[in-house]
Amino acid sequence: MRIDVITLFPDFVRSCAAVGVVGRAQERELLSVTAWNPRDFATDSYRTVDGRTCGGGPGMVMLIAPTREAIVAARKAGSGSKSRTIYLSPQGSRLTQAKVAELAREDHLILLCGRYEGVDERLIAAEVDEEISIGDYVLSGGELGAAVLIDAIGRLQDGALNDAASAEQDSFSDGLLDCPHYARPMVDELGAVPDVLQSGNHAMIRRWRLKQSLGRTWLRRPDLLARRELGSQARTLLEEFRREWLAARAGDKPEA
Ligand code: 4FV
Repeated sequence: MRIDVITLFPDFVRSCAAVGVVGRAQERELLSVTAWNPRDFATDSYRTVDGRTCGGGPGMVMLIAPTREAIVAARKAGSGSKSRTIYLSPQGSRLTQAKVAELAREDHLILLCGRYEGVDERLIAAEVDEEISIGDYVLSGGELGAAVLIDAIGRLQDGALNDAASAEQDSFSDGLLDCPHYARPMVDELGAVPDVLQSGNHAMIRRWRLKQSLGRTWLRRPDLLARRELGSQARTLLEEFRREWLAARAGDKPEA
């Protein structure tokens, strides 16, 4: 997969994509991340990339010409593979794991990062296929959104994760929050690792993990549960979790 990023801060984006799983995915040539700076396409001696916002008021806006030249250059560099251009902005659709999985199947993505008040609307209308937001808050630039997208997509590239299974067990991969995770020591002053995880009984371990995922989703993100149909086993496990949680809260001894 090829990802081109249009940004006034190319070093920031390159450094984010050079570490960890994404950095390794690049080394394994599963993914390439290239940054293009509109300033390199500005034609005036000051290499201007922004202008006053029309209609007055505070703030500057990224100019059409240098930004568009950078997008066109990135498209050309993609040597004809169909590209999808995404503008990171608070006006976009909220990023979800489902959207990440969809984008991870693309050949060529171009990520447009705004700065100042954003990018001239005419350029968005002409060159952007989709606007995506990483959350309902305002950042000083789209680069962090691009870095989030690159990381979430990069780790889903086949061969990026040493153990592909871990992507399947991700939070949200099945629309639920993840179960708790533990490592040695089995007993610590902070407590012991749950017995079932030391049992070696993989069916019971899978059951416990699903029960914990369902329970934590019910407690912390009931909106996610409302979005999905639970199978009979899941309903039984959630009922069991709820009963035990309510009992524990009422101070009753947990059932044997
Ligand atoms: C943002 C977000 C975001 C808005 C103006 C950049 C800033 C500035 N991007 N999800 N939330 N962008 O706040 O993606 O140009």
